[in-house]
Amino acid sequence: MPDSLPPRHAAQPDVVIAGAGFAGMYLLHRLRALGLRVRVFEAGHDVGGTWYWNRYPGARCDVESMQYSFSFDPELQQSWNWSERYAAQPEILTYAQHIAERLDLRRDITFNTRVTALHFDDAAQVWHVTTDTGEALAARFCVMSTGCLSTTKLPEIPGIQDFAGATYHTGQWPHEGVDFTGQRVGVIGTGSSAIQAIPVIAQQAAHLTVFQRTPNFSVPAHNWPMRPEYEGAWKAEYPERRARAKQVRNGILMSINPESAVAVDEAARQKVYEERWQMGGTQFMGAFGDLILNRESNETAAEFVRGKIRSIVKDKALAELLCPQGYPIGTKRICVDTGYYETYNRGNVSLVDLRAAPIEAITPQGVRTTAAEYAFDSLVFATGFDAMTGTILAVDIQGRGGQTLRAAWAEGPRTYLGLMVAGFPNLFTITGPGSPSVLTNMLVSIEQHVDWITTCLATLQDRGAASIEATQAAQDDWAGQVAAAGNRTLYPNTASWYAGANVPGKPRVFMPYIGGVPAYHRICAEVAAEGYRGFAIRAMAEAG
Ligand code: N01
Repeated sequence: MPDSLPPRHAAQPDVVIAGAGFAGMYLLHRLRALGLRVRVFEAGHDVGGTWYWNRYPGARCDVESMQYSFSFDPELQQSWNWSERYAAQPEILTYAQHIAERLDLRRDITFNTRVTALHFDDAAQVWHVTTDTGEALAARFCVMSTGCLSTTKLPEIPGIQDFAGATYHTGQWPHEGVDFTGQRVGVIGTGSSAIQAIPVIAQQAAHLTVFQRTPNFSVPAHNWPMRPEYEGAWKAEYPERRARAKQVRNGILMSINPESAVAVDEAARQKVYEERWQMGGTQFMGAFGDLILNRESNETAAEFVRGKIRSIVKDKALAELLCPQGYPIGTKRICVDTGYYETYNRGNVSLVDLRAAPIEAITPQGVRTTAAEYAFDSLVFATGFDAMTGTILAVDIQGRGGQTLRAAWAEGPRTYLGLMVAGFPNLFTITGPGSPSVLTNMLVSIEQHVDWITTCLATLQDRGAASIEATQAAQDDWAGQVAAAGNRTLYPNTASWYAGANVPGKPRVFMPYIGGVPAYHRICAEVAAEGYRGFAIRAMAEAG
């Protein structure tokens, strides 16, 4: 890890940031400019967050590179050259590392260190911070920039510790890579990670067996090496295009056809879907304006994708098993693949339908379902994450009066704007539950949260204020708005990680705010302009 200057860690920083992914990195940069002393703690041994951990074969972003990049540094966005339409994980990690060097960030980041506890001291109005390396310090402000998909989740399968071969989780992939050549490999799960990894693993493995519980909808990426004219057009208009992207509900500049899918005839509908399919990527869901609102419209898109699966996968029975049924397309995160369905035409790939025969146990040799036993050399768990709240709640967070965040969120996360929680002064979350976060281009949402928090802290500095805290009334109102926005769509009824359904015992609450980037940015800006409406700001003199 190159370090240009020796660390100059403040004994008592003004701000502690947990996590040095894109959010923590940008926040560090902004807060330094305010003259604040900042300490960042990062569990990994370098920057990059998601792109540091998720090194599984085929890992790639499904937002186009020209958009999945920072906009705050005009020179950076002109000088950085992406090699593909959709960048692969190593390139995005290199980009993160480049930013760390360019902005000389690493000297304020303590790597290989997790924040384990945050306890608020009412009298002194500071947070006492503890790390897993035994450091203890105090800071006025803390920011959880720990990512939405950071705490990996293993399946609850008896015998999981007994497997004698090698096991991997896609979200904690070995840095040295894995060579599956000649191996019998089992993959459990068919979410985005699996759908990217399976085609690559299949090319190496002697035999690959995929254990599928719920088929997912996937659309092709149609990735291509970066085209100079495409890159040039973006760079020539970056400020305008970035601004236009913020006018789109998911923060990604793409055309969303405002028509209803059921307002046009079958031939016109098929033509639109085919065009979208050929474009590649998540813009498939923009084919019509009501796909996430109207079940009948949604079903036309779902059936189009099923038709594609049936046309690609030669074995008819296998194609049917791969066709998602019973939930609306897009309400589980749509997957973007390169050759996923085609992979099932290979002779060395087989699919096990866990709906027909569930897994009973993992054995020393492999996997036993109610119907058969399968022997493996390696097992890959592509079983996802304790999303949005898992990593925050893994920290022992105690706010005013010693109340724990775990208790405050016992019935699901409640926040004001996804930025703060009532009872937890001076503690911010970036892209937290209750914000658009995972439903958007994460870099757009990260930049907006970091900018908002930076302006907020600058305002507190100017006023000589000691603390800011969401009021209970504002938080309750916002929780209502988050739920109401979700309930206007088809999302909340699907068993997805958006709603906590993948973690046993986790409250079933649709966590992100689905009101869209334009509305959300406007609300946040208004709240700040109105003197931080819904927040209580306390002066220094009131402290203690
Ligand atoms: O995880 P997932 P992921 N037995 O939770 C299955 C982002 N991402 O890592 O649906 C058998 O989606 C589970 O089955 P089921 C993206 O936001 C982005 O793939 O619960 N199976 C499911 O199939 C994404 O949504 C990118 O029935 C079990 C799978 O494991 C998010 O990360 C790439 C099981 C988990 O799928 C998470 O994706 C990758 C069990 N006991 C990820 N337990 C891009 O940008 C779980 N499963 C492209």
